[in-house]
Amino acid sequence: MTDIAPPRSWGRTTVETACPLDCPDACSLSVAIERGRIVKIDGSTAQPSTRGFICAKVRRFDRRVYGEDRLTRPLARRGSKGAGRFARVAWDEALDLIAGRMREIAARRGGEAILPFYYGGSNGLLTQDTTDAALFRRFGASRLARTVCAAPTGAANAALYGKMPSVTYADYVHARLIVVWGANPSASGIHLVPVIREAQRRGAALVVVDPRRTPLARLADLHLPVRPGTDLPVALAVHHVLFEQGLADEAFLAAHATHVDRFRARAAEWPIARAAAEAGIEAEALGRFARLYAASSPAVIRCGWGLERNRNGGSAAMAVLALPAVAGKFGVRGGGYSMSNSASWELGPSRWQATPGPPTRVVNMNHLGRALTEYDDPPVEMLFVYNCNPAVTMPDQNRVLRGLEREDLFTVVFDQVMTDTARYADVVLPATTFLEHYDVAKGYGPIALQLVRPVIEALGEARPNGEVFADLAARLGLGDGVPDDAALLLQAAADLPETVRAGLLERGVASPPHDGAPIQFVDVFPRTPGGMVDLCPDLLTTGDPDALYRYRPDPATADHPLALISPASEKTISSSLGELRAHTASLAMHPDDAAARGLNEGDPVRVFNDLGEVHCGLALTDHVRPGTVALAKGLWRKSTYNGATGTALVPDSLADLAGGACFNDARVQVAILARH
Ligand SMILES: Nc1nc2c(c(=O)[nH]1)N[C@H]1C(S)=C(S)[C@@H](COP(=O)(O)OP(=O)(O)OC[C@H]3O[C@@H](n4cnc5c(=O)[nH]c(N)nc54)[C@H](O)[C@@H]3O)O[C@H]1N2
Ligand SMILES: Nc1nc2c(c(=O)[nH]1)N[C@H]1C(S)=C(S)[C@@H](COP(=O)(O)OP(=O)(O)OC[C@H]3O[C@@H](n4cnc5c(=O)[nH]c(N)nc54)[C@H](O)[C@@H]3O)O[C@H]1N2
Ligand code: SF4
Ligand SMILES: [Mo]
Repeated sequence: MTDIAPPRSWGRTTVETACPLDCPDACSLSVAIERGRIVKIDGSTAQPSTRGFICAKVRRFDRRVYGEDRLTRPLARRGSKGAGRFARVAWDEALDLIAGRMREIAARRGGEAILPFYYGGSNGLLTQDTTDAALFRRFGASRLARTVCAAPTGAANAALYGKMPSVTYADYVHARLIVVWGANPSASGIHLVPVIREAQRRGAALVVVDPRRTPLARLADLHLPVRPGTDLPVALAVHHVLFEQGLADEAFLAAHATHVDRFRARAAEWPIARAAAEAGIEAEALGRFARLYAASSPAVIRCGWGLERNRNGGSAAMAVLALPAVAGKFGVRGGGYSMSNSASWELGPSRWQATPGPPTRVVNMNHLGRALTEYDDPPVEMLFVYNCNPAVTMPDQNRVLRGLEREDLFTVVFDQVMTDTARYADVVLPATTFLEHYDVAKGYGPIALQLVRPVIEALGEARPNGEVFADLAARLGLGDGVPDDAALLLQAAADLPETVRAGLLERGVASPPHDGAPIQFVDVFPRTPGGMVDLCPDLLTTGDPDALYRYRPDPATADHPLALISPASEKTISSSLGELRAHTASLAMHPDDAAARGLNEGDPVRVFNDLGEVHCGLALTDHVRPGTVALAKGLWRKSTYNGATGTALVPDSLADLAGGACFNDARVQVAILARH
C-alpha cells in the first residue's frame, strides 16, 4: 500500500482527495495547502467524470473549515434550551456525561428511549454505519428508518429492477433523446450538464418534466411544466399511448417482465387528455412527448428526486422507471434510465452494521417531531444527532422545535459547525470535515469509489465519527477498542473485493465494474428474483393489487391553494454550508400569482398554512409555473425574518412507498408581511 498519511510538509503541496458530500457526482479533488492551511480546492481528473472542475460550494469549503461557526471544542449547555449558551468542556467530561446519561436512561426506561438520528452528513462509507451502528445496536437503542430522501425512488428502483446499475453520465452523449424528469442537475449534479449539452450538439432532443423552467428546461425541445405531484398520471398516460398505439415492446415485456397486465390496466385509466388536465399541461405537448419517446433510440431518462417528495412519489417513480421497459429502450449504449447508482458496487451492509442487537423499535425519521412530542412507549429521552441538521431539514419544523425544547430531553449534537440543531443541544461535540479525516466517497451518479484523505490536521479538538463512537462504546463497556480513522479505513477496506481495495488504497480511485459505463440489459440485468422487471410487485401491493399506481389528488385547499416546493439550491448541500448564506431568502413566485395578491418584487411576505409561517422576501419569476411557489431547501433559521424555514410548512405525511417525506405536498397561501 502507498503512504496514505496526511502530508506534513510546511511548503505548498497539493493533495489528491475526493468529495464525499451528499451529491451524486463524487468529484476527485486537488487541494493545495500551504503552512498547514488550505489555500485552494479544485477538481482533478482522477475521477474522469469530474473533468477538472467542481462546484462553487466546495471550491469555497475552506470558509466552513475556518469559519466563525466552526466547532473545535466539546461544549455543554449553560443557558435554557435553544438559547445557544454553552461552556467548553473536555472530551473526557463530555463523553462521560453522555455515557452516564445513556446508562441511567437505559436502566429506567430501556435502551429504546435513546434515538440516534443521522443522515447524509458527509455521506462517506466511514462517517456512518461503522462504530456508531455497532454502539447503538449493542446498546439496544431505537433504530432509525432513514427515509428523508431517496426512500420512494429507492424502493421503486429496487422493486422494478433490484437497483440494477444505471446509465452513467458519460453515456448520455450517445442518446438521441434525453428526458430529465424531476431533477435539476444544473444545481444538484453539475457534471451531467456538459454531457447533455454535448449530446444536444450531436443532435439529441431534450425533454424536461419539472414545475420550474430550470436552466435545462430553457434549453429543452419540450418542457412539461407539470403541477407538483402529478408525475404518476403523466407517466401512465405515456404508457397508455405505448400500449394503445402498438408502440410497446411486447416481445421484450414477454421475455423480461412480470405483472404486465396488471400494469397495463392501470395505464388504461389515464388517457392523455385526463392526465394532462390533472397535471395542468397541454394535452398536445404530452402526446408529442409520448410519440417522441416511442420513436427515439437510444433514449435515456434521468429520474431525479424532485418527483418523489409527495404523496404519489413512489408510484410516480415506478411509472417513470417502467418507461424504458415498456418502450423497449434497453440494450443500447445511451439507452435506459439513471437513478441512484449507489448500489452498483454491491457492497452490502458494513461489518459494523452486522453487529447483533435486540430487535428494537424503528422510528421513521420523518416523524421526528411526533417521536419527540408524542411517543410514550417509551418516550424519547435522549436524541443523539450526527450527520444531520433536523431543526431545519425534517418535516413539520415547529413540532420538531417543540420537541427539541423539552427540558427532559437530553440532546447530543455532533457536528462540524454550530447548526440550528446544535443550539438546542445539551452536549455539542466537534466533528472533523472531509478535509481532516479519512473516508471513502461513493458516487450515486457516476459509479465511483474514491479515497478521501486528511489534507490538514484536525482543527482544535475536532474528531472523526468512527473514533468518537468507538470511544463512547468503550466507556459503556461495549467496545472493541478505539480505532483512529486510518485504522477504520483499513478495516472497512478489508471487506472490499481485492480489485476494488487495491485501486482504492493504491491509486485513491477504485476501478468500477464495466469500466463505470454498463449498458443495461447487455452488461447488467435486473437483480430482482428471477432477473425480471417486475412492473407491479406483489411485495408492494400489500395484498391489494390496486394499491400501486393509485393516484392521490392534490392536497390544496381554498385557504392554501399554492403548491410550495423546495428544490436543491446551488448555494448549499441540503443545509450544509447554509451558515455562509449572506442574504435573506426569497420565495420564487409567478408574476400572475403575485398580481392576484397585490404583491411586488422584493416585498416582504408571509408564506403560511395551518402548520406555520415563514417570513421572507419575494422574487417574481416566470421560471415557476403559476400555482407553484419555491423556497430553497436547506435554509438556516437566520435566512428568514422569523426564523422559520420551508420545513415549517411541510406536513409529516408519508409518501405511498417506503415512508418517504412529502416536502412538496406543502400547500400554502402568501400575503404581504405587515411591517411593524
Ligand atoms: N447544489 C446542491 N446539490 C445537491 C443538493 C443540494 O442541496 N444542493 N442536494 C443533494 C441531495 S441530498 C439530493 S437528494 C439531490 C436532489 O437533486 P434533484 O433530483 O435535482 O432534486 P430536487 O432539487 O429536490 O428537485 C429537482 C427538480 O424537481 C422539481 N420538482 C419538484 N416537485 C416536482 C414534481 O412533483 N414533479 C417533477 N417532475 N418535478 C418536481 C424541482 O422544481 C426541481 O427542479 O441533489 C444533491 N445535490
Ligand atoms: N424543505 C425541504 N427540506 C428538505 C428537503 C426538501 O426537498 N425540502 N430534502 C431533504 C433531503 S433531499 C435531504 S438528503 C435531507 C438532508 O438533511 P440532513 O441529513 O440534515 O443534511 P444536512 O442539512 O446536509 O446536514 C448534515 C449535517 O451533518 C454534518 N456533518 C457533515 N459531515 C459530518 C461528519 O463527518 N461528522 C459529523 N458528526 N457531522 C457531519 C454537517 O455539518 C451538517 O450539519 O434534507 C431534506 N430536507
Ligand atoms: S458537492 Fe458535488 S459537484 Fe461539488 S465538489 Fe462535491 S461532488 Fe463535486
Ligand atoms: Mo437528498
